[in-house]
Amino acid sequence: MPRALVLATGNPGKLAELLRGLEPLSREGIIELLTPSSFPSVPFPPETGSSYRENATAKAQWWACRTGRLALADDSGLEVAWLAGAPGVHSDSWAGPGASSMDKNRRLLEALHGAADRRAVFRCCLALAWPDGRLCHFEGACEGTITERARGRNGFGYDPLFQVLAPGRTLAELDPEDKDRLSHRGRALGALRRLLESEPEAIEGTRGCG
Ligand code: ITT
Repeated sequence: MPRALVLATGNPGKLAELLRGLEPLSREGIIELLTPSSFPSVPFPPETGSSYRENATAKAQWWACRTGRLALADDSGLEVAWLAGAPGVHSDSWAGPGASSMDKNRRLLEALHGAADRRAVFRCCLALAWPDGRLCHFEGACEGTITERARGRNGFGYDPLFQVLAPGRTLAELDPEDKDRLSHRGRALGALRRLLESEPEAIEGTRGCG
């Protein structure tokens, strides 16, 4: 019987990427993927941490405790050099409560109006939490620049404004598979996948991660 894993996110864009990234493990029978919609009585947790790792840990532990299953949470953000690393861990909320992706992107373009330096990095921390309290983390980063205008229709969030260094295209201009290969989340998922493919027993928490 594969071990059930709850993908603990309320962000549909992230959820799609987590499902894509872990589908090979599900196909190999290592895990069974569940989403929050299987647990309608579990509310989403507040986010109060001051680092990606702290927030990812809190979200994963919240879902592991309340569902009794293994839970994977993602905390991520965009760090912009000209803004001294902002919005960073506040990437979701910095344009105010209820702001849409379009509002957030507009605010980012305004903040960078006339900026001499448009370098930025996306960071992702994944936390895997067991109901018995065991925990491990996987991290990924993706370097790029913030464009002068939105380009592309794929992905979500800041993707239309984030141009990846190597292909010179925004994440929203890439096919999903190419975003997965290059992105902060894709890299963190790659580390998790490699661990579980090489040591499937790590899912039981006995070895291989800490
Ligand atoms: P959960 O906490 O429920 O997972 P969230 O959207 O609140 O969803 P975060 O607190 O980690 O997640 O917020 C990170 C924000 O950073 C997210 O809402 C996006 O605006 C942005 N972001 C993160 N990863 C991104 C990506 O791959 N592409 C574009 N924007 C991204």
